[in-house]
Amino acid sequence: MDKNLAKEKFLQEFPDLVDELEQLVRSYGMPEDAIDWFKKSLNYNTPGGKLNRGISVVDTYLILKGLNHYDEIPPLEFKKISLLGWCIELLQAYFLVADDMMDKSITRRGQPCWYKVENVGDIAINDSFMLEGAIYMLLKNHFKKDSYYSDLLDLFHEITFKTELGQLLDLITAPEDHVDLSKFSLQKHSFIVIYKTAYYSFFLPVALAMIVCGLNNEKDMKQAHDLLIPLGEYFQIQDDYLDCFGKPEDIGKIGTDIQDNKCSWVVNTALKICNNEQRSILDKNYGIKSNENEKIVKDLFNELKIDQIYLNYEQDFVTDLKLKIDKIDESRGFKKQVITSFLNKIYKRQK
Ligand code: DMA
Ligand code: MG
Ligand code: MG
Ligand code: MG
Repeated sequence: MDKNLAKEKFLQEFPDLVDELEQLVRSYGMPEDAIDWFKKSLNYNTPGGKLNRGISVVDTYLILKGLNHYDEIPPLEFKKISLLGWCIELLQAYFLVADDMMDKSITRRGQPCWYKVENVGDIAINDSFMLEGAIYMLLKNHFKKDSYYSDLLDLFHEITFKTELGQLLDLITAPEDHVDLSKFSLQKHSFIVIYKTAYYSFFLPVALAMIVCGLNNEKDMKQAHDLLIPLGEYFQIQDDYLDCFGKPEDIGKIGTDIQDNKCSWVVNTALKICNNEQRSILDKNYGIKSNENEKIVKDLFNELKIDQIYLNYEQDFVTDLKLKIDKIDESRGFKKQVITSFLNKIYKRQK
């Protein structure tokens, strides 16, 4: 199905969800200004991204049901499955509002980060909690009577916890006051990104659709997990690469990883190949809140040809993943196309 059309159909579901949440808080007797604030936060933080995660819930459902087009899904089913997609987008909004405060980022999706918006500031902390809370109010309204309701709740809770663990490790591996690059490694990076990104961005969308389709025995879930977690790791490596080498007008955000002392794929790759002299340049200039130091680090990354290493990594990863996709057992109902469709959404992405 056409990518733009899919996004359009998915986006059309969003206003209903805002209305539903508005009615809910209105029924509590909330004053008008609080209702407006909540709606503004929902609209500002939820729909402006690529929506890959949300759309992948619907796409996976479509593939598992053997359908080709969203219009072939009965309207009520489409509403429910896209609502699950929007629940991931709300989860993402919750993580990003908090992540931007913790990472001291400036822009997101081509606009100021929510906490940077006039009069928002630290209220963004509570707004992030409310974006998460909205997920459970919506799930209750739409899925309470379904036999798999508790499976959905368990999954959201477990994946949220794992993401928060990943964020914890990301943050404490990047202390603001002292830089110690000897604490970094590609192995540590891998652990951080699997937890902070791969679970909620790749495993969760597919696992939700599998639960709704009743295809969630342990074997099926493990098969999906073992392909989606590496795919998510690749996605975060792209994110790390683009933070340094992407254009802000493409990625919609200004990279902060070098100044934030992040244990990113880029610096870990540089650490692996640099000589002693280059290492001391990194030790002196990485993790310092200054554009001059950042520039010296970027120049070194260019000298080390990190971009070429990245292209080689990407090629090797995709070749290997395709071999694994070929080995997928489709006999119980899982489909190779679930993984290839997700891969096609992110392969060689510039944003
Ligand atoms: C993002 O890591 C992870 C979560 C859970 C939001 P990041 O800080 O690299 O993301 P971004 O580059 O989008 O700020
Ligand atoms: Mg960030
Ligand atoms: Mg972060
Ligand atoms: Mg990043």
